[in-house]
Amino acid sequence: MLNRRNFLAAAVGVAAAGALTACAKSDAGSSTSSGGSDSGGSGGKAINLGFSQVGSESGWRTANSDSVKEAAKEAGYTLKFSDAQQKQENQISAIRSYIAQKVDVIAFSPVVVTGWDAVLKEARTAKIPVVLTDRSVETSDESLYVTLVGSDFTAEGERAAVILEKVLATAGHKGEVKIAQLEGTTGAAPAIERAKGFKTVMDRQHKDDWKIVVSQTGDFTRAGGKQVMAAFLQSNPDINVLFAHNDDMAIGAIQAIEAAGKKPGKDILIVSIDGVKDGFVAMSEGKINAIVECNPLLGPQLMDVVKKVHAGEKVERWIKTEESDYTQDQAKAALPNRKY
Ligand code: GZL
Repeated sequence: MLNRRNFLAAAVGVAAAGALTACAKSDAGSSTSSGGSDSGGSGGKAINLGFSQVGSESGWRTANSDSVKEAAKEAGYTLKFSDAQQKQENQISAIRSYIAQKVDVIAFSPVVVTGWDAVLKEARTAKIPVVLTDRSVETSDESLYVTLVGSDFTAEGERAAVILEKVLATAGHKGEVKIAQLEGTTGAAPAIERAKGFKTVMDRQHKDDWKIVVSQTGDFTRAGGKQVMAAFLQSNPDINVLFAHNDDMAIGAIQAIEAAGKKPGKDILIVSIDGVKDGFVAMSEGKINAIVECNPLLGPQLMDVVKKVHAGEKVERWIKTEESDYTQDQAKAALPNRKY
């Protein structure tokens, strides 16, 4: 396991939660769960947290949502949670509804990096602090959010290229490396930054022998990965490596590769990012060659930050998560201990 040293936020266990009152479903894609006795430091009243989630597009996202909900319950916060089904307009309207409800803190994972200044200015005017989780935004006004709790996606792209070197050596690969890239959601921070990180290492160390022959978004979904990989194999039958920005697209691509009569993990070497359980299963079956971990279990760190922000304490501008990288020989041993 290649350990990647990153900051780990000073994780202070949040106070034990009280009982959770029943969830009240207000409309499709959103829910409210009320906190218990612990006020999260606001003297009796439970912290009211509004959270807008990207959607439910991948195994990573499901694990991330579960982590946020469980940690909010543990912390005794009142959590208003909405699923935007990967639509920015749904996230913007959810944030506006949290502003109207006068929540104490707003947290969200921005589906894409641009188009947030207006609604974040409305939150600032309402004096509601905003915490980014998972993905970042592009803004000229740094005061529009307090901190980002999430991974370094550029580093993940670099790690993917570095571990591909190891995969090629282990496979005894000779000759040109013709790479197909399945990109994440167009305009999303992980898609932009993973591609950038991978290309940086490729340009620096493999200018002459690696080439990305085709690259397209599969929108982080299994269906997208399968559909786009099938098209790749039609247009570029000599592809011998797949770099997938997440496991779900890699798993979809595996179906397309097998349908084309080729062996994933052998005829086409596969490097992916996330580290969800199904990714590890595919790796243990020899169909994925290496996985760069991207940790979705951000809930406890997020609740710790929310408590500090609500109490007016200073927090780091970027709170990174600890992540590792895995090659095929480690998959079987690691699988039973995977937490997502
Ligand atoms: C990364 C996260 C990405 C995952 C995908 O932090 O934003 O979105 O890599 C998920 O699986 O859909």
